[in-house]
Amino acid sequence: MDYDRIITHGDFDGVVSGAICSFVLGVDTFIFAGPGAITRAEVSIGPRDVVCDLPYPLECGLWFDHHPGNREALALRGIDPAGIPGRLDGTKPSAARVVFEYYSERGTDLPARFAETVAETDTIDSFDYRTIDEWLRETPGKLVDMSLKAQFPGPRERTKFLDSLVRLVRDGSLADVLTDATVAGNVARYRDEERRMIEFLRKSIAFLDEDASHELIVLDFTAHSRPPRVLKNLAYLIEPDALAALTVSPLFRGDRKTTDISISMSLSMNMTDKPHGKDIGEIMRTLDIGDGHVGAAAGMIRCASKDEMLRKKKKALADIWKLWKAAK
Ligand SMILES: [Mn+2]
Repeated sequence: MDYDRIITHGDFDGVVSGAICSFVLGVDTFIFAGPGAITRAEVSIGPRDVVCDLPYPLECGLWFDHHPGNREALALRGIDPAGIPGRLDGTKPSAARVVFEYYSERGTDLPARFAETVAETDTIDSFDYRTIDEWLRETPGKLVDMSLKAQFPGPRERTKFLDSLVRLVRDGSLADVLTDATVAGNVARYRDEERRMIEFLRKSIAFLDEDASHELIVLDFTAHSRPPRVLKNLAYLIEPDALAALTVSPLFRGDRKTTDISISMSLSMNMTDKPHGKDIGEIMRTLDIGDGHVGAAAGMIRCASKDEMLRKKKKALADIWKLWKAAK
């Protein structure tokens, strides 16, 4: 079977998955997309396309994924994943691991460098860190991931970079990739942005009055007229002992700020591999505002006015705190 294009997620896991598929299948036309674009069928995908690290589209030639939620979505559509060419394995930390195992098991001759590239992808995609030091340790994969997180002038520049990156990852080790001038330039740019984000977070971090021991970092951006670009995990650099972080952000429709808000919350690295009984997804489901996993989840609250938003936000934060403390 010949394939024409690889449609993959525009993150580190998507790049590595796409790179391995490209190596094996000899396909070098890439389309980068987010999960939403696939669910909304914004990308037309056919039987000669390979899809990685994304929900199953209406149809495709080969599909590789590791998101358990995408299996549930298939079940709702009455589709059995076993009948789809490729592999969905919800137990794997990355889609790159799924692709790597699929072709290794088939006896495909894969270059030795892919083993290390995939091991790094596992750690990065599943955020598998136990301590802040471990998270901060700069490995080649972490640096390549930084190059992706840099801000681009626009979506076209980002796509162009992703397109060159997937080829670099296919053709060399992660250390080789870092010698590329554009990659190195993006890493440097990201470092500057990160420094600014940390300064911004320093001014934004708050805790609820009830939270005397500062367990839950609260970042409330509802007063901002533009959505600030911050990676909330950076807040742990400032509050390394916190157990979780939560952001409240206004929702934007186009360029316009609405009174609707989104809440996203995740556990800190301090909680990895510890028996804590907390389930962030369960908190969102109990409040009936959203969904997610044990370690990270998000929700949305619709509000008709600013007053209602302020009231509902206060109530949601108090409820989240109660559920957080009740779980043992
Ligand atoms: Mn992934």
